[in-house]
Amino acid sequence: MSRKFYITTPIYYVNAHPHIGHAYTTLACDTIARRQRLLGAETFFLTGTDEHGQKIERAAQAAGKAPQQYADEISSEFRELWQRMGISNDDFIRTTEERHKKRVQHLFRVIRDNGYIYKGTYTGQYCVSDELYVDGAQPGDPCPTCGRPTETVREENYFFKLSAFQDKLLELYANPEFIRPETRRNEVISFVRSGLRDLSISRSTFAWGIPVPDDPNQVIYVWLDALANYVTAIGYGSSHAAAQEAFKKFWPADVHMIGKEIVRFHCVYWPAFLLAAGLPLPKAIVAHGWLLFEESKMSKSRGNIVRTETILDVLGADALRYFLLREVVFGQDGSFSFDALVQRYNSDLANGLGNLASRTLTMINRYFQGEVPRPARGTANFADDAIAEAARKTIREFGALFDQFQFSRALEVAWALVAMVDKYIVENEPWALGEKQDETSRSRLATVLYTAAEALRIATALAHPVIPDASAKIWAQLGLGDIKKLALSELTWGQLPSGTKLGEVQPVFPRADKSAIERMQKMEEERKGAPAATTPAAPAGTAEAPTAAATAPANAPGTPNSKISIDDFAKIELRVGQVKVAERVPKSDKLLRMEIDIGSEVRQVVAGIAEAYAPETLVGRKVVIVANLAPRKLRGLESNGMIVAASLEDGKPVLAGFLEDVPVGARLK
Ligand code: ME8
Repeated sequence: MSRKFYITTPIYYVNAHPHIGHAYTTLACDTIARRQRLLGAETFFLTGTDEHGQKIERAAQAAGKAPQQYADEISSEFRELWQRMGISNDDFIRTTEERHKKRVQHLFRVIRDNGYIYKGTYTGQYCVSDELYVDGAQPGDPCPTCGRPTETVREENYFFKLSAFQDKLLELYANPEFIRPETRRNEVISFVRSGLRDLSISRSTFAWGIPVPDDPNQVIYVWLDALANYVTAIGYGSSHAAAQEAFKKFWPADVHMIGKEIVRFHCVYWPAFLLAAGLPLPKAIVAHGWLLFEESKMSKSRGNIVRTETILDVLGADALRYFLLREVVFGQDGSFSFDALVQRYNSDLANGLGNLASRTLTMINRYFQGEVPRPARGTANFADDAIAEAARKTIREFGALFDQFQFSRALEVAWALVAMVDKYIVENEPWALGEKQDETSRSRLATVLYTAAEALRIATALAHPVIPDASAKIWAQLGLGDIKKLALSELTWGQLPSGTKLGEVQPVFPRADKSAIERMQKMEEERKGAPAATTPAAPAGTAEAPTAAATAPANAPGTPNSKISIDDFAKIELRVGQVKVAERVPKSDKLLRMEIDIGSEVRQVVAGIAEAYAPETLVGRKVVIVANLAPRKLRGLESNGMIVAASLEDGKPVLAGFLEDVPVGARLK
């Protein structure tokens, strides 16, 4: 029976369009899955989308769509992008699918019947952005993960007895393979050692989720719902025999690959849920670092994302795959820049592997009529042997590094072989040998070109999981047919048959010039520019009621010489206010009427934020008010001031707030 291998990505939230941060995890998993397939393992590679919870419900509201329609649209963006990138996932799970919902309910029942769920009342702070209960926080405290203000939740919920698993979890972490890298493992150990409190695992104040079995007034906590995808997708909880078989075969997962910000959910909650359900635990949870852009984490809320499509359009998927895995030391944060991408593309792909392929194959065409020559027996010299030895060593080292998730070092090792062969070609001057007709020169030429072609074959085979497209092309040009049939575990020096007829030789990585950088930058700028231009029409916009964000900033493009003096700025009276009353304006989807205490008085303010904020979540919240704006009437109601918000890419307003406590009425200057 063949070995099995099961690998997963996180399932991505559908509140954001995919960007290269999501692509990074997905392509890393894809690369591992491809290598495992070539090594002969029966491989299952899972990805998908996380579609329930308050965050998605609010994002859908802000976009003016029903949550399911909203989720359908963004989920399909992920699927289309993965297809375009040649991601080889075996399934794509959506948490709104029936199969998932039923199986999550089954899991909930099993945990409940095993005695790990009880009913209680939760009072505390919740971060909607991270869908995280923040223990020990006070009203108004920021989320320790993302810094956004937490919201106070007071609900009757179901609780999971997380505290019962503290010792078992610590025993589990004794295995150094379970959480990688070591730094993450240490963080988790100290978090668990500091004490675990029971976890609320249901919500009752919104409906966008999977109903708790036997209590439809509650929905299952989105992280329990989401984490369960790793078992539901392969058949857990199904009554079908085939699904049960698949579950038996593939569970436990070999690798859950995640970004470092969701380590706690995967390394503490998930194993505890599994233990409570009596299920085996995953073998490894591997957390990588963040892709940074302009020095901070690439994320939708920071607005500093780079779209994958831009890179695919200009350089192709292999360039992105190679760059991210080569440039970022896996486990650590890594910066993305278009300059570095193009530089790496040119040096390693166009001038490196691509050039080695084209010069070697072109010379075989020219001097041996397109047939791989036979190396002359007994003429191999020290230089030829050194290449053969280096190739053997590369196969061993590449595999060992790759299997330890050290992609960057593995690629470095493979490309050292490419560089060595390049040097070998230069030193042996096959073009000069090709000009001579004597027997010795001919046989030397045959040996040199065979050696180069065989090293090229080995580098190409190793690189295949990382650059599947280009490597398949080089493989076909070498006359070796379909690279997918390669048995990687048997790869060794000397397997290239002499006499193999080359395929048509074509460049695989055309050199990129400076304009590639400019084109990509322009594409991204245009994308960023587009929504900003339409901001006034967005939900918070001027059409019904302004937030400060909806007004064009003074230095908006198209307004030259638009800097203002400090005196101009001083004319604007910005004050801290506290929402006392908030309610929807009848017959308006967008407007909220609020009474806001600004210290000296309580003002009525009408703002277009109803699609992003439920009125009850605003009461008690501190906000920033433009206090000296002339009053205006909206839907017959006088609005006396304007509330300040950031306007995100999709037009969604995010209210300005403070991390420290600030007194009501304080002036901002
Ligand atoms: O957390 N750099 O979904 P999410 C590197 N639905 N990786 C990044 C990244 C960046 N700048 N930005 C995103 C969720 N990622 C939950 C997961 S799993 C049961 C539920 C990648 O859409 C990285 O893998 O916020 C990170 O963990 C994931 O996307 C977060 O995706």
